[in-house]
Amino acid sequence: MDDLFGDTDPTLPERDELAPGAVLLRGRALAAQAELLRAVAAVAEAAPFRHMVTPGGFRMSAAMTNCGSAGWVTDRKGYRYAPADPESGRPWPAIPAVFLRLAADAAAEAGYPGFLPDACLVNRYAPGAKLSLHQDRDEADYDHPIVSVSLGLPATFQFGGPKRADPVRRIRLEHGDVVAWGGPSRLFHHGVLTLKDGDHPATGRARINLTLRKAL
Ligand code: MD6
Ligand code: FE
Repeated sequence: MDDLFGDTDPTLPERDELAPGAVLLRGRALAAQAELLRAVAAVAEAAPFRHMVTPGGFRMSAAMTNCGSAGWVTDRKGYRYAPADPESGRPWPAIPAVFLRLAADAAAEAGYPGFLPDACLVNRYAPGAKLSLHQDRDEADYDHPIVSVSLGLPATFQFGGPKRADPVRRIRLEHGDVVAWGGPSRLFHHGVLTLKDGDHPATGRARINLTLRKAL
């Protein structure tokens, strides 16, 4: 029943090394998909999705919220981790246990035992939304990996290199895919191409991405 909406291509490997230290585990989140989506809804009830503004003044096309003891935020003052939701002044909701379990298990399978995240950024893409090429470098210690969980509509992930101008590889991320990413490629540039229109049985016209981090 929980695998009802599995979109994993059975001809592709279950495990794919995208770069040194970056491991794609296809379909790894499918077994927990219903619980994960209920938890996303509970987080969004406490801390609603919003479109943040970049330091340069651009409204981000992906809607975002957070859970954990810190949440990633951007505004005219810059990018940072904040202990409270700037919209409400309240602490971010706690990271749901189902997120923590999946993150720790996937990280261990990818070669990162003992991963205990303290922050989770939740991105929601409607058709037409994208995420420009970036590095994740607001965390205190790059020795920890990041675990990313994709749900709903498929996306094309761009995976580059240490320099912004490095060539990018395009990887399709499907509903239920998990990437555990650290080590030598932890600071590689990456982004998400403009989401194509579609209607997914689990999420409707949306893609949800969770990125679990050790931020503090
Ligand atoms: C996304 N993901 O898939 C955006 N960052 O919607 C990220 O930006 C990301 O997947 C760091 C590590 C893994 C990621
Ligand atoms: Fe990122």
